[in-house]
Amino acid sequence: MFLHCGSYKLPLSRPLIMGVINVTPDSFSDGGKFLEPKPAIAHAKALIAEGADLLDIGGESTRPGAAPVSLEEERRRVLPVIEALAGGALPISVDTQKPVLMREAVAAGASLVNDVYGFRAEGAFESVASVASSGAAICIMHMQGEPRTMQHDPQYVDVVAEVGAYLAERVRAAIAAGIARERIVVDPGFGFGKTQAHNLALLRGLGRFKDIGGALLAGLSRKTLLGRITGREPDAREFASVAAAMLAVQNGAHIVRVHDVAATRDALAVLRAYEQID
Ligand code: HH2
Repeated sequence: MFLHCGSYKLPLSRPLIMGVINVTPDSFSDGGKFLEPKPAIAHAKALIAEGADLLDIGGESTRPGAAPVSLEEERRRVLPVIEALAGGALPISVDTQKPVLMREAVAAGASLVNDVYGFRAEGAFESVASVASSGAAICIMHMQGEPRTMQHDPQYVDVVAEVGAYLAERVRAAIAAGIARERIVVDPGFGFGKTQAHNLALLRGLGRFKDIGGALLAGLSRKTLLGRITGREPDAREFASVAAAMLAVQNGAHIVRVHDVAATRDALAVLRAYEQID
């Protein structure tokens, strides 16, 4: 099994690590550290050296209550970074909800479009599909509500079933828009309109989402759910994040989206060695 991402073909037989680059002033764990292209590109190169398999470049924070960013500003933040990194050893993903920027990022060399809004904006699927020869992959994430208000009392009857049904419906829509299944990644969206109990139920039930798209991604790194468990601030959640990435992979995730690549790499190497014992 492979994830086809532009001209890249990533094997899903071992867990993949997506390194996070937030080109934002206000991301919840690293806001302001990589706002200019130079430090963002240097950080990307460091994550590549640490063993990332793909990099996710975002120019708009999605933390609860984050202020929306204009198209011009988001473009100014992410396009120079994508242009500098695209065409290298690993695929570059763009984390955006804006169809225009999706198209521009793919034209600049991004080979995966990661949309926390699940491509529900008018023209979002078409915008990826229209970049005809790029063969870009997409990541469809589940979110209840929108970032500004999503943590105001999220409600589900059966969170795993409802998130699964949503992802399945979005995958059908993506395929109908011309995106092949082997280019579709799904993600239950930890922390996006979910209580602590919802997040833990999703982590435990992750295996139910494994075959909905071509690959399954989990993003737990430094999130509040880990802060609630450990009592630690975002930049001190590395150990908890590694533990969560291990659980996600054991429960079926093909890709983990993380800030701490080196630590995650080592932990997953141990898991892999352990699983290969006969
Ligand atoms: N989480 C964040 C952003 N994008 N994309 C996917 N597919 N899955 C996630 O879980 C996910 C995501 C939030 O993390 P981060 O980018 O570090 O923070 P911020 O949104 O504040 O920039």
